[in-house]
Amino acid sequence: MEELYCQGCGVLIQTIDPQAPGYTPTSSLEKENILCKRCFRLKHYNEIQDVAITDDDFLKMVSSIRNANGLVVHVIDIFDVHGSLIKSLPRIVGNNPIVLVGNKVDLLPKSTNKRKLEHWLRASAKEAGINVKEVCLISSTKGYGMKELAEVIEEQREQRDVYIVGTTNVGKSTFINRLIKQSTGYSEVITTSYFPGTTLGFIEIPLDDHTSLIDTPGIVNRQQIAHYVSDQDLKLITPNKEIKPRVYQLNSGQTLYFGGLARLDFVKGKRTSFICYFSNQIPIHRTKLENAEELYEQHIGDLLSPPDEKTLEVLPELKESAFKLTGGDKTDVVFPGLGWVSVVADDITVTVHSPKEVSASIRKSLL
Ligand SMILES: Nc1nc2c(ncn2[C@@H]2O[C@H](COP(=O)(O)OP(=O)(O)OP(=O)(O)O)[C@@H](O)[C@H]2O)c(=O)[nH]1
Ligand SMILES: [Mg+2]
Repeated sequence: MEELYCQGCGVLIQTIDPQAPGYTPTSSLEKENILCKRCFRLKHYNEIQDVAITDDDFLKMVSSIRNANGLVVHVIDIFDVHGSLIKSLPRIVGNNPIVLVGNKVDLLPKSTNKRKLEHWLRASAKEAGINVKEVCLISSTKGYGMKELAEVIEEQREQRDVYIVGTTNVGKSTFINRLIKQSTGYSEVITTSYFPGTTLGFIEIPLDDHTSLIDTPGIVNRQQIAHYVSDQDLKLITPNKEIKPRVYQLNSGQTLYFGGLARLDFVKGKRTSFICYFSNQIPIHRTKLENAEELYEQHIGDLLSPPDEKTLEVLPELKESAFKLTGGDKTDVVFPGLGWVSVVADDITVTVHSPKEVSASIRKSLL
């Protein structure tokens, strides 16, 4: 059989084993656009079938870009910079030039200063050892910034191929779909979903007679919380519209719970305001620090949810770390993939609790 690839996820098509990746019934081979069974079920029933492709397989695939000559567009999720900026990118893509794209800006408050945010991103990339040609902010679902980015790509690619690279779920395929829609009118050509690991192989979209735009599978970062929650909870914790910051005036000795997935204790300092950026669907509970443990033990999974029952079976235990915030700058305490809390670092001490594999960190304020 001639080698055929799924148009939705890039996997090699086969007609033998219905449980293995790339299966499609022989009768579907006649169709012009071939979809594998997994993409078909994702598209029509929003249901995911796990595949036996390892994190390492994906990394190897993407690392082949090292031997290619093209422009690398590194897409990150602006809501989870920590979990989606690939620090080892220069090793993966070799000497190819990199354009950094912060996707999902539609989630940030409208008042966000985009210029400043671009500077912030460039500095973060530099700190991580990634040299970028340009930084762009976009929303692949709403279309913001797409025209500017298309121009940047056209200029930077110098008639070469373009590789779209990033961790799982940052919106690489959604972005390419938007480009395809803009230039051909066809919508939803590539399969996208809120599950990590949707794209399974390279998908080439011709740009002209000689060059292509290439979608790639997401690099898996096991420190992303998406790997430790149920499908239902993943839906809840992933914001799908503009985040409404929630502000709490706290005295020391008070605790905030973010559902039951993370917790921040205000241990020491003057009365301060804590601005919380989380999916609007994650409830935030304020309690006294002295009651916090007991509340957790009695109400994890009900009052403090998510986690739901399924998540509780797989969620790593919460790990504690303390931060002393000084210097007076606006600082974010980041719970990767969940959100962050912004506070003025006016000699305060906080203790944070987050799932063990997903450690909290601090950074200079994003907003
Ligand atoms: N709010 C928002 N959501 C987005 C945006 N772009 C993508 N998404 C959502 O993010 C999720 C992942 O999108 P995909 O395009 O499948 O991501 P991917 O990077 O191709 O993921 P893999 O193929 O798993 O590596 C989907 O639920 C998208 O709807 C955006 O600009 N804004
Ligand atoms: Mg994809």
